[in-house]
Amino acid sequence: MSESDKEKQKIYYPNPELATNARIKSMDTYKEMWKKSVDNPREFWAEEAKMVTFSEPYKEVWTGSTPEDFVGKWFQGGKLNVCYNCVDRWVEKGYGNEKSLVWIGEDDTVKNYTFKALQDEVSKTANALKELGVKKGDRVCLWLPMISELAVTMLACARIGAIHSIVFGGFSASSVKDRIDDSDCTVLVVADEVRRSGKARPMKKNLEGIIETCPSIEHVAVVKVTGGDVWKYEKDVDFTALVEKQSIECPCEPMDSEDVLFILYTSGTTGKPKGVVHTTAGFLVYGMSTNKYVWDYSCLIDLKGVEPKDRDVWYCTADIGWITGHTQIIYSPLALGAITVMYEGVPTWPHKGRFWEICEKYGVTHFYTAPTAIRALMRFGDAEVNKWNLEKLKMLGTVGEVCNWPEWKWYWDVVGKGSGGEKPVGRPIVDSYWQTETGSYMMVNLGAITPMKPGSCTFPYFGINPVLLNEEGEKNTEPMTQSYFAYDMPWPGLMRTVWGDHDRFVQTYLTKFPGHYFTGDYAQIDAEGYYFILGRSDDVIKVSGHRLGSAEVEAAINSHPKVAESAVCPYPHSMKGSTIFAYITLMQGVEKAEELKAEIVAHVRSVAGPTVKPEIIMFSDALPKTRSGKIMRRVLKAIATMADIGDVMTLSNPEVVQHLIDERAKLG
Ligand code: 6R9
Repeated sequence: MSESDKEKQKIYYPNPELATNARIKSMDTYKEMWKKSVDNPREFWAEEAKMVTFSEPYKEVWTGSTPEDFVGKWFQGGKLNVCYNCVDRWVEKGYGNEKSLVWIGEDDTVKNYTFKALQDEVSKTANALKELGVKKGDRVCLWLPMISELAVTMLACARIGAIHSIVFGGFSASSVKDRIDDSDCTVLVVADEVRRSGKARPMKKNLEGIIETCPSIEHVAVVKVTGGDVWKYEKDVDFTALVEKQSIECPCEPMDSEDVLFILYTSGTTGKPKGVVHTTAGFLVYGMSTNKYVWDYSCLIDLKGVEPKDRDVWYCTADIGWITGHTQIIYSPLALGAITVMYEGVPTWPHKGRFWEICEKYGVTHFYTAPTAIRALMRFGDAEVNKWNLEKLKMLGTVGEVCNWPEWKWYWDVVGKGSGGEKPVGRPIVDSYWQTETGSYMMVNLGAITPMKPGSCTFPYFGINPVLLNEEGEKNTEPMTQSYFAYDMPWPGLMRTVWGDHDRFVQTYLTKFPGHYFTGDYAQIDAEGYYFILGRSDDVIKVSGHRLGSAEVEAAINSHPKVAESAVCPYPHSMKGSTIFAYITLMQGVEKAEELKAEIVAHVRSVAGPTVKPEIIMFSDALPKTRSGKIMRRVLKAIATMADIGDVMTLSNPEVVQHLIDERAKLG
């Protein structure tokens, strides 16, 4: 075994002082609590729900009848408001002058919101939404960069019971349109322009020609970022001015536990994106519980012996357009009364140590990012990290894809300053495995106590019972065997439905293995019970941690007039984890010219957004199809990576395979 292999297979330990003051102090306690939580979930979740302020108590923790019932209701009969729990209650308890959200602009502007300041700003924004006619239950689409108004507006929606549907700022205007149409949003909140690496980029203008075709939209509320002249339609409203003139009085709407809090669209295996629906009480309880026990930071729920002003500082680098931003920047930390840092810009501007600078300047104690960001930053060398004083850091974390050995090791050594030796000890790296659908962490180490294995998301969170299944749905008990990854009982943070299509929810997640929620991932377990995620079993592609569906990327490629058909698959990439490998069949008579590839890439970016870029394009005369006409993606994946293609007997056109292999070889 090489030195590096030996190091990779060691167990790594969190700094022992973390356990001393932790909420859960030992693995024995974790195991005992976990066992109880799955044997008696109602009792466990009732205890956790005590952290939430209900204006009317709930009657039943969970209404399901059998353990496999994934559609039961949580905290049935209760009334509460999520914004109240995140903001107002801290003001009422006398913490109005304590820090809540710290927003940092890419030009170093800082907005240090106290809970009171946040309450005022959210109330004004909520009143502005009301003036635009938004009522409880209405859908509001937010397409915004990482400006403070994004955080404030989502809380404002929660305050008045409106359902937000946030679309990632890096997606295109036509993806915004699809999402608006699917859930009939009445208001779209957008920025005039985006600041990005010191330059202004258009945002609102990109909607021209598209917003006219969204019949449900009554107002386009424009937030001022650069002050660019973007006024065009009667529906346009100067939202910044409208908010400014509002009163700071706005009551929180009492919501039922199971009322919808938000919709977040995510890529699926086929067809259009799915509107993942999260509800009020379950999502809040689950997010708070996971964050409290996993990160163990001091916060107003439990100050752990510190003064409110000396609370830990939480910094999650995700974009709020993804689930990580929803749960881990806004809702869970604020509801726990934590200090949460939100940064507007990219990690590499104005310099390559921007994240580390933020950690030093704002005294970050808990830093949470994605493996793709770690890979990008490690390329710049250790000096960019070593320039900054990172002593305040207590815990590090990752999310979104497997944290592989090279980046894990760099994170441990260079950022965490962990030790080597037989029993390495250092700042823990929390490997959190979860999904848009699951609301918060599913498999995750409790930072202060769980011994780590690089690349493993370790063990289940409380109330979560993972199972590994084979094709027939039988449990795989053999260690290190690739299996389908599923859960055999529900938890409060699970999505409740797909917006407008409950059947799709049941079909996608609950049907392949009846009685289980199926994640769509492959996983395996080792002899000591550590879980390892092995990637997607379906056509979801994670590029730089961003979740994309093959179907959407293909639709964007196919909309180019010279393209007849296409199929995409993931292709390994050293920085991005995966990139998009695209097979394209051109219209008859169109020449397979190199220039056309660049033209198609530019087209895809304009249709689907700048984050969606086919990295490698291969023109092919045909695509391998089954007799029923389905593209055989397994074969395309194998050809892209020049792996063994396996059995192709079931293809209707097996001759195309050799042609593709030859073309692939030419690409090098
Ligand atoms: C939170 C988030 C979900 C998919 C998931 C899996 C992959 C997420 C991971 C991970 C390995 C981890 N994934 N966390 N794979 N280790 N720690 O990323 O949600 O965008 O919905 O993606 O991401 O494949 O199924 P989402």
